[in-house]
Amino acid sequence: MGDTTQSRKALESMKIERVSLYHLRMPLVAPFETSFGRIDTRDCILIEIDSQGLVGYGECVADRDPGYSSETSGTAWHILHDFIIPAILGEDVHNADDFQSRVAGIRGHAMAKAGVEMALWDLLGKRDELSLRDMLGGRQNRVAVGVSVGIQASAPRLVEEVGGYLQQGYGRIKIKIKPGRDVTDTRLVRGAFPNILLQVDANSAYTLETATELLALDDLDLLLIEQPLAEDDLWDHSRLQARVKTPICLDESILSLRHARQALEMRACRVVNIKAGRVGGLSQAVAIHDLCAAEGIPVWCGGMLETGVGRAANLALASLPGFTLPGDISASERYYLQDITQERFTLNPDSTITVPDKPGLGVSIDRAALERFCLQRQVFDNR
Ligand code: SMG
Ligand code: MG
Repeated sequence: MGDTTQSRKALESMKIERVSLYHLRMPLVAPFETSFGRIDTRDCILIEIDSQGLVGYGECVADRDPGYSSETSGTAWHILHDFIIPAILGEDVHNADDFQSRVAGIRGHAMAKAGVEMALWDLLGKRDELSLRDMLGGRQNRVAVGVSVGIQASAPRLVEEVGGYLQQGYGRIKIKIKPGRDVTDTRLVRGAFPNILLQVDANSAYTLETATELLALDDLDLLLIEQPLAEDDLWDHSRLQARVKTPICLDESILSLRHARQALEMRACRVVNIKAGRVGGLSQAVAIHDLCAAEGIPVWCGGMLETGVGRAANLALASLPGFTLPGDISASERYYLQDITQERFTLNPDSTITVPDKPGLGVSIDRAALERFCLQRQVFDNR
């Protein structure tokens, strides 16, 4: 009986009647500094899709500047406007796979595609009254989370900042590093907090040669060293991994299922950071999760300073069984004083966040907040 209902629903149409784009700029509660720069506001594009009386939302995580990735809010707007929206407007899009085949001819632009795919999942879930967690195959009601701490004015200041987050209840700390702010900072944090789960993220700031600096991190009992080398450098990551016992985790380098397979075959990493935006959608994120699970490689859910919309999707994704390490999914108050969702996510005392269980993403939009942060809006109508 359940199966019949499922297959009937899989064939139901989902006509894309209207797509609205909102370019948002959200003030952060505190500046966030990484090896590639410092931001005090966060850009994203909110995608709203109307279909047969339902409205779905997705978040495109490309930022204003091409620091983390080559995509920006500007390139994403262009690709959405000129290519992705024309490929779906007025069409019956059945599900994520159908969407992916419609945009397969658009090379790259993973974040732009992922934002639309998220909105489609939200619509599907609302139509079928299923939460995103259940649609993706998630199991847990709460997921283990940590906090990503940016580069601070000094190493002692970093220790204070980390201490503050530990006091709030975060059970895993990630610190951002860059040349000149790596081993000393990490040693000081490890010395102050000998037993915490600790990891570092270099955001591609080293080469194989300059990464010799990082060899000293190997004695600090870190969970992992995230993305030390360039995005397009799987090979040198494999050479570095052979020299350190600490697992290397790849973030920027894994842009597809194929990259993930090749990274594992090359032993370029022992852990994978999964972000739906970076890999072109939740469906691709799940495929990478499945591959890593089959290969016994732990994964965790990365973060892109999402609004409540993207945060809800990350929580659903992180509830899949292979996500065995805490995610970069912190409480809403760590990022935004005012979010664009009515719901605010809070940290449970056991360093988890509860996964939404309402249909779709399980969040609703605060229209006043949306208006307040909106720099530009455009509506594409097919009705
Ligand atoms: O969402 O808590 C978060 C941020 C996590 O450090 C984080 N993300 O390289 O993993 C990463 C960075 C990318 C975003 S930098 C703006
Ligand atoms: Mg990273």
